[in-house]
Amino acid sequence: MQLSRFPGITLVLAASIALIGCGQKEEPKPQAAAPADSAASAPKPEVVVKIGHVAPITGPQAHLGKDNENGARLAIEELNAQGVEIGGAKARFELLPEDDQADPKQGTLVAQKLVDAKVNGVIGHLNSGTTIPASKLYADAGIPQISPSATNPKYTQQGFATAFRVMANDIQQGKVLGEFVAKLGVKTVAIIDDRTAYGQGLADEFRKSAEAVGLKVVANEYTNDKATDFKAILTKIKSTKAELVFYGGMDAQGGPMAKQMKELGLKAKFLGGDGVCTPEFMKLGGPATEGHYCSLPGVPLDKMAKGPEFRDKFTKKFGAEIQLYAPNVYDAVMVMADAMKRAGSAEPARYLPEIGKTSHDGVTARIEFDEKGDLKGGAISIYQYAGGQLAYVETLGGGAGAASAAGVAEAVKEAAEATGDAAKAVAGAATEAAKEAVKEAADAVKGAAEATKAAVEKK
Ligand code: ABU
Repeated sequence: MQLSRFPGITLVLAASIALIGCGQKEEPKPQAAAPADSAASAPKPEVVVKIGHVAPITGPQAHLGKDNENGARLAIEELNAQGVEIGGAKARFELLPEDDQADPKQGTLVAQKLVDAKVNGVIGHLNSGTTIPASKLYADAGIPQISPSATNPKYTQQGFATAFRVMANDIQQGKVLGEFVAKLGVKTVAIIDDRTAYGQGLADEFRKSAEAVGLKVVANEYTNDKATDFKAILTKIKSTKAELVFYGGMDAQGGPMAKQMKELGLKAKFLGGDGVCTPEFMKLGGPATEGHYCSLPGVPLDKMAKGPEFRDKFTKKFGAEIQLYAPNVYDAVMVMADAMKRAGSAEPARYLPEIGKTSHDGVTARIEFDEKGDLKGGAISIYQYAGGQLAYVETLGGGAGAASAAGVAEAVKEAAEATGDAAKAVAGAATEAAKEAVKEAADAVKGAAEATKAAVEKK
């Protein structure tokens, strides 16, 4: 029995009709008439909630797209296991995954497919270059969209009530990166970008920030998000003697670029944004990545109260380490589900206003949105590639949200450590006191024995 104008929010009597897969229906099974007293024990109605997810699952960014999709799968599995209720009906979440190949045209094609499937919401896309054009289709259809990773500011500046993102944007990231380079004592920088909405946008913000803090930009070069050979532009940059190369782009290009810098004998430091802050960057660049820097929106997962638990669950379930945005995707799904619960409806028009009122204690941050749909108080952290690991350097920018959650986690850890130390001290003190008491008792026994002996001798 369909009660909604959205087929994706089909309210059904669980025992009579089950919706499965992407809009496929099973025919209702004939059933015996219910006894008169069965109303109280009748199964709860069920609401099927279709969550679209879009990322590049093929091509050079497939490892990132699969990481995102796994984050969504984990969240949906947990929601289904929790037996979430929406408006008194048992919710069954379904993931509708799509591959946009990080290509803007393909991005709009799959977005239209999800609109046609009447999904209840969309998590994605991964790339700014696909998220921005797709966001108009979702906005026109009134479908809420939460991007876990598209950081180009334009996404939320278009004025779409349906657009949200759960991480800091590239105005914040570019500013922090420029200021960080100045702190390194570097005076001259070369800038390369991949001409994507993300790469070019971040490079532009970095350039503004670098110039504002007095750095000299000695070269501006371009590549693309399919390139593998950067020797021509790196040779030009070498002649400028730039002390640092900033790259706006993703790890599939950044890793080989760092490797080729070393092969060409460039002594410059390499710095990039979140697109290169991955294990894949270090895999592709090898030892040449050692000592270089990157940034990530948010604070390190291990400093967040729920971070280590998420990492354990993820690696156990998928047998793979987190690449980049899986925790943000997980949070985005949970934010969407939370808004549906509060609205008592998975109907887009009903739960959309609740997304804006979100205050969700996520794995990556306390998630609250500003009037544009951007994360409030998004922080940016800097990392250094060290021994095949991302070594945390510092967190800059941002405010209350991420920082306070991280602060709480840190404070709890410190308190636990302090409690442990205090307990050890108490135990130590107790041991000392006990030793002293035993010694005193022994002395007393010895004294008594001597007194007894003296008394006997006297007799
Ligand atoms: N945030 C970097 C990668 C995704 C994007 O914005 O294109």
